[in-house]
Amino acid sequence: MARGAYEAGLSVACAYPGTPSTEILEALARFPEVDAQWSVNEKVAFEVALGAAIGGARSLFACKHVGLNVAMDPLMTASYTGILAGFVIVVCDDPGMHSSQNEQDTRWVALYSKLPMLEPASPAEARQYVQEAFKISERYDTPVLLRMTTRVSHTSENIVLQERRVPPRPELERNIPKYVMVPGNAYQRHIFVEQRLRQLQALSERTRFDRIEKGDGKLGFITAGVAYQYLKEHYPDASYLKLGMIYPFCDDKIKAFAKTVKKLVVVEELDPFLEDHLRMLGVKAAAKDPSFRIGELAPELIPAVVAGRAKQEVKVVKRKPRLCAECPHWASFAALKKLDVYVAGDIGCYTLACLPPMSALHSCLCMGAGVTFNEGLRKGAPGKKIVGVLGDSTFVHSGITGLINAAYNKAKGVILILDNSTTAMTGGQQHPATGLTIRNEPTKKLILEDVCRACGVDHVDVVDPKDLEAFRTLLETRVNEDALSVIIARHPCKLLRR
Ligand SMILES: Cc1ncc(C[n+]2csc(CCOP(=O)(O)OP(=O)(O)O)c2C)c(N)n1
Ligand code: SF4
Repeated sequence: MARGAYEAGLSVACAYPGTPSTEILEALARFPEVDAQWSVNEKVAFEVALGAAIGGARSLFACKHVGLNVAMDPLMTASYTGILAGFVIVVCDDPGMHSSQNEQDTRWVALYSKLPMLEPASPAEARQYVQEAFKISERYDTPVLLRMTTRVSHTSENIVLQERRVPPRPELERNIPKYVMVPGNAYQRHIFVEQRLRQLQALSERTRFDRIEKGDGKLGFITAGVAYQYLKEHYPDASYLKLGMIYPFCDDKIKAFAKTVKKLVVVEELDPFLEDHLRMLGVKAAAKDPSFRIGELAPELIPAVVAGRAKQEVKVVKRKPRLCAECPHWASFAALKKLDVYVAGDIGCYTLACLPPMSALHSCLCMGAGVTFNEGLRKGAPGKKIVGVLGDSTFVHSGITGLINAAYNKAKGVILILDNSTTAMTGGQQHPATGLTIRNEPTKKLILEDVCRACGVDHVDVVDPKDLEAFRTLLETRVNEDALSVIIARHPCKLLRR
């Protein structure tokens, strides 16, 4: 994906890390010609990259599926403004939730935002599709969604490299009706969006990224992404309509293909996105049992999927995830457990403290909720001892606004920031409080204690959690006070040097 974007003349790339999308920006940061950044969160990343595209530079934003939720506000209106230079949104879904708090099928976002979506089924296609995505973006004045899933993101293939070609930069234009989305202008742009959708429908009918493979005519599949690869292993002689352009739907192509096969089966991971559309079109096709809407498809599941049988859960002994042996989070949670407090948790390595034997983290919803849940839970359960816990990267991502809210609305309690000087959960990326950029260059460093004081917190303390006695005493003191406090538990992640 990164290579393809680079070859297409990509100039600006922004992201916040998230499995399985993180490596795209890490790879792009190796190209000196690309202005690559870790942004503080996905909304910010989206807006900086879109701004660059509206300014005239081919730009890319990458995130995991839940990251796109954070960027949904700018995304929905970016569909109206359109772009000047090409703008590509890469979103990586995680079927099976290998490293995610939920299992979303981002194909619906294309439908909802009326944006075109491409879905590569291999690394070679990822490279090819992203190049085409820039062209579609500029030709149709639209952001383009590129959807990947874990098994396509985390796989490898030999590809032939091409030269980088940078198209001439268009001049920044002052086009108020197009870029100022006040109601009157937005109404006109919505008319444009509907017209564009019809043009994209026509493109979908003729795009070379949908492939028809003629088989013996007995069995035919409509499929896309990694499901196509799995099917080919089991049914090499069948007919295929392999979709590369997921949205808008290519209705004529689907209907024509359906007529060429005796039995038609739609095979897709997660939601019945294609299945429902085929039903709406009146195209008769077999589809998977609803039990397969949960979790990944896998090569060995394909015969049951095609036969319409229900999913048989296979009992396997799973290796449980665990904090590293010398992780500083152990010390923090040992102290929390001793105090027997309800821990409003968040997302990071420390979420693993919910598992036995620790079992010391009691809620985890989304990034930033460690702070806001502290406030909300206290309203719901007055008098209970509650501590909000989140990591340094998560605090910068979306904890700061919650902390301002808590101070402004006179909330009380302790917010514990586990500052291990990295974004450990996703493999150790930099963020503003590490003082280093994506290329490990020194930059302005965000001082967390100054930020917390500026938010209006009553007490801000910095302590090393491995200094067990001092940490435990401080925690106990703050928990028993009627104040809003932040304790920054600072100790580097053990894997940082590696
Ligand atoms: C909206 C969203 N974006 C990205 C992620 C992926 N992710 C999970 S936790 C996390 C940050 C972890 O860093 P930190 O809070 O510092 O905790 P650590 O893992 O270092 O202990 C990220 C980027 C996510 N789950 N949700
Ligand atoms: S990677 Fe770092 S923060 Fe995560 S469990 Fe290991 S030591 Fe702890």
